[in-house]
Amino acid sequence: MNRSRRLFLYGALVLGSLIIPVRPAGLPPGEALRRIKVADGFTVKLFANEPEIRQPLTMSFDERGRMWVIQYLQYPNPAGLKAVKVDQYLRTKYDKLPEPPPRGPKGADRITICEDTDGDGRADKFKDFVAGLNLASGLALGHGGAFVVQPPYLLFYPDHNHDDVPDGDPEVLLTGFGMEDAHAFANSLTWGPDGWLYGAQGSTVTANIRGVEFQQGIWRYHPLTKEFELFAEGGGNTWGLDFDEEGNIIAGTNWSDQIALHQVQGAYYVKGFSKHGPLHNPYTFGYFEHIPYKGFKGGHVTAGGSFIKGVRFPRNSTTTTSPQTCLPMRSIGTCSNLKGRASSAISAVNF
Ligand SMILES: [Ca+2]
Ligand SMILES: [Ca+2]
Repeated sequence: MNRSRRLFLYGALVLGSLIIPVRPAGLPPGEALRRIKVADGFTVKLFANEPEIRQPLTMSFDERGRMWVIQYLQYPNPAGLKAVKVDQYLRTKYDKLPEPPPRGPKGADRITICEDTDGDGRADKFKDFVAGLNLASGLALGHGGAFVVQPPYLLFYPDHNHDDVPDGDPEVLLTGFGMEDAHAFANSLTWGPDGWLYGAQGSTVTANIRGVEFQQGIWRYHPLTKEFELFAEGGGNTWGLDFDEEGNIIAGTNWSDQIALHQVQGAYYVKGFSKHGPLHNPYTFGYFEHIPYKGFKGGHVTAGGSFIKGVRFPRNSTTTTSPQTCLPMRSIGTCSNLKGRASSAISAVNF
C-alpha cells in the first residue's frame, strides 16, 4: 500500500511555537465520494469521515444498528517495540513479545461506535469503546462483548450490561498470531453460520497457535468450546471473507488479476511459496487456485467483499444468473456475480 494515500487525516506541522495546519495528500470527503466508481444502478453515500473516523480498517454492526469501527491509527509499526531484524520480505522481528492490553504498550488504535441518532443516514454520535490499542486488526461483536484481534492475541472485551464500556480487562482467548508485518495481520473476523468465529491471516506473518503453525490461511475459533482450528491453508495476503447463502467462504486475495478464493475446510491453496516454503502438510496432492476470473479492471489488491442478497439490486443484462448475489471485491468498487455452487470451480463475471 502507498503510505501517502492513507494519510486522510488532518495534521499539524509544528515549527517552534507555531502550529500550522496542513492537509496531507488526500481528498476531502465529498470529493472522494464523487470519485468512487460503482456499477450501474448503484450509489454510494457518506456515513462518517474525518476527523471523527480516520484510517478505518474494519467495521461491524450491533443489534442497535450502530457501526463499530477500528481506527488503525497505529499502523504501520507497533508502539513500544523495537525492531531488531528485518528480512528481504519486510518481516520484522521485535525485541520482545508485548503483553496483552491493558498491560502492554499503548498504541493509537481505537474502536469507535458510530451512531445515526436522527436517522438522516449520517453518523452524528461517536464514542470510543476502547482506545490505546496497538495494531488491532479484527473486530466482531457477540456473546455480550467484542472479539478483537491484536496480534499476537485474540481478545474478548466483555460488555454484558451494554453500556459501551468494557466490564473489565479483556480475556485472552488465543495467543500466537504473527506480528512481522502489519500489512498481513490476522483480520476479517466473521461469524460463520455454524457459530464459529472465522478469520483470515495474510502474507508475511507466521502464526503458531497451540502448536499449529501457518502463514496465509483461514482460521476459526469457537466461543463456547474454546476450540481453535486452521480451516484452510494458503491464499495470499488475505483481507476480507464472507459466507454465501450455502455456507461457502469466499475470501479476498492480493494475487494480480484475481479477485477471490473459495476456501474449503481442510483444503490447501496457492500461497507465497518462495517466502514461506512448502505447504505444512507434506502429503498434499497439490493445491487449489483462485476462482477463475477474467476481465480484471482493478488495482493490485482485493481488500474485502461481502455477499449481498437483496431484491432491490438493479438488474443487468450482462448477468447470466441471479443479480442478487453480488460480491464487491475490489478497491474500485465494482461488483462481480459468482456462478456455480459449492465448488472451488466457482467462476466470476464482472457487471
Ligand atoms: Ca445523523
Ligand atoms: Ca459495560
